[in-house]
Amino acid sequence: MTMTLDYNAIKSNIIPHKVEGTKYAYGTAGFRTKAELLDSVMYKVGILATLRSKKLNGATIGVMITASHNPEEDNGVKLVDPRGEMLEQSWESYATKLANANDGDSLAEAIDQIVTAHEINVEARAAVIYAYDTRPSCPELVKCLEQGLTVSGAEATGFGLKTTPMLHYLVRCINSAGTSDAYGEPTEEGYYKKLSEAFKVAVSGKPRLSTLHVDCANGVGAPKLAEFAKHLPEDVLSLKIINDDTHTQGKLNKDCGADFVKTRQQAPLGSEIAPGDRYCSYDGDADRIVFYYVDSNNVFKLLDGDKIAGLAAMFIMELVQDAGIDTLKVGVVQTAYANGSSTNYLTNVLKVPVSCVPTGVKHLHHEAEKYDIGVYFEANGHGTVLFSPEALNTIKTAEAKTPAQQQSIQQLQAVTDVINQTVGDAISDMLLVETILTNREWSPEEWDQAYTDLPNRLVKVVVADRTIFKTTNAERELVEPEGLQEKINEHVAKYSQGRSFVRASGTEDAVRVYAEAATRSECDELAYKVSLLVYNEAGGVGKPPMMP
Ligand code: NG1
Ligand code: ZN
Repeated sequence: MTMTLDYNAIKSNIIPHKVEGTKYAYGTAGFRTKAELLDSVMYKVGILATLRSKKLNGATIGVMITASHNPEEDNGVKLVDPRGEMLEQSWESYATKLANANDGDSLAEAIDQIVTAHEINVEARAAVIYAYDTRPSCPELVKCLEQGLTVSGAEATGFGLKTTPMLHYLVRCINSAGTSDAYGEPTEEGYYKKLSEAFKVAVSGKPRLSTLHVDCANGVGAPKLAEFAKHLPEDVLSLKIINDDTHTQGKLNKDCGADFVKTRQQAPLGSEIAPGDRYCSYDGDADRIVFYYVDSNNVFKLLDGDKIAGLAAMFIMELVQDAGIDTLKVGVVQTAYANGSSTNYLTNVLKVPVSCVPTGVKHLHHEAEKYDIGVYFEANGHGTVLFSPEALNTIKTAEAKTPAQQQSIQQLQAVTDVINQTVGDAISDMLLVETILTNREWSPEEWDQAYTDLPNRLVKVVVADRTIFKTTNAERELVEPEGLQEKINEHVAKYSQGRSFVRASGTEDAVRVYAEAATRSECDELAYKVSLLVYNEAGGVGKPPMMP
């Protein structure tokens, strides 16, 4: 097979844009739009993955076809770097450039620019693996991707239907195989084995919890969780899967899944939740998870990404202490969307350092890498825990002075294997939460007692041009439009425990307004006032916002 870039083949096989004039952008979550507009993009992404691999001396690059929690008619694609992390940010603009090249010559020119800028040896080997979720549009898009991989000469391996975090796991395993930090066996089976074995150790000797109900959003999480469950006997983990219909058209993410539950603050369609039940919801590609229950008065209670971060930080800090290795420093990373009560709990109760970074997993991930043990979660349930290589080594080589210390060390070790350290992972995060609840013998109510969320609201305002919104201070303050932040501050000052910020969405054509305050009515009023301000002062389009 030829390894070099065959420009003629690349040019003559180009898949043209279906709709002339479409502008594509590689955003926070890769390319994401209506599936029918993505065939040409897939072809280019195949070529880009090849170039990225060549640049990194043949390290394996991953490509995942999914649109996560978006509606079924959408699709998307993103690249995974060799350690299983998101594509390096500086390459996002290349992705955008390639995607928008709509004829052979401009495509070849865009490729040349990358090759020159990075002194890429076009003769070098390239290896790419890819996978996709249950969306009906995937098979067609996979073909377009394969075409791009073929013309650019990659050694390509299709892994079929996978959750997003499984693909990240596979990339890391392949690239670390045979090294001192080999991550695991690069197969789906290897993933199940690693997580299930670690979970068994992490909960050993403790009574099993009641059944956990899992809403899989009618997405890829459903078949994969069912497969995973075969690796754990019922007396270790009892699961009941709901919303597992991946075949009926229109059901994916429809009135169910993590995003629905988080934004609507209600249980998904298909659940029969009653006091005493423990539920969680995945999103469509199983990289997000939120938990919930109803209290004795049948009031719905959400345990979101902030609650998971608090639980994980608390547990890991205690384990590190009990294991006698509290030289390891734990930190938590959040975004401005974290509930103020959670930040307060982490800072003042757990006394753990907290950093706030801009929205998007890549920002959280990089900040978390600065700690020995970095816990990061978005409020929407996407997150994980990162252990630095030194921390892993300290845990591995720790010598216990007492049997109790020995047990804590062993448990910490198991926890590092339960956690998918490449990216947020609903199955893995679910096991982490179950590990902690099992060890504490806690119900969701007991977990929820750590702190009470401040009432909050997230509103979308459509404006003529959202790019005029420029922020600073991890997106918590506006620099432009000039003067708007001062006006927001004036409103915020009128509400007890009020907080509000405004930023342009990275995935939708809208501006997001977040507000929280001491009471529901104050919060709603603040959200309304700030939304109206944005609408009036920054080119609102359509109907003005209304008081909820
Ligand atoms: P945008 O559209 O930039 O707010 C949303 C989520 C992010 C992240 C990305 C990627 C909120 C408020 N925003 O980003 O947290 O998950 O999508 O999917 O939840
Ligand atoms: Zn997702």
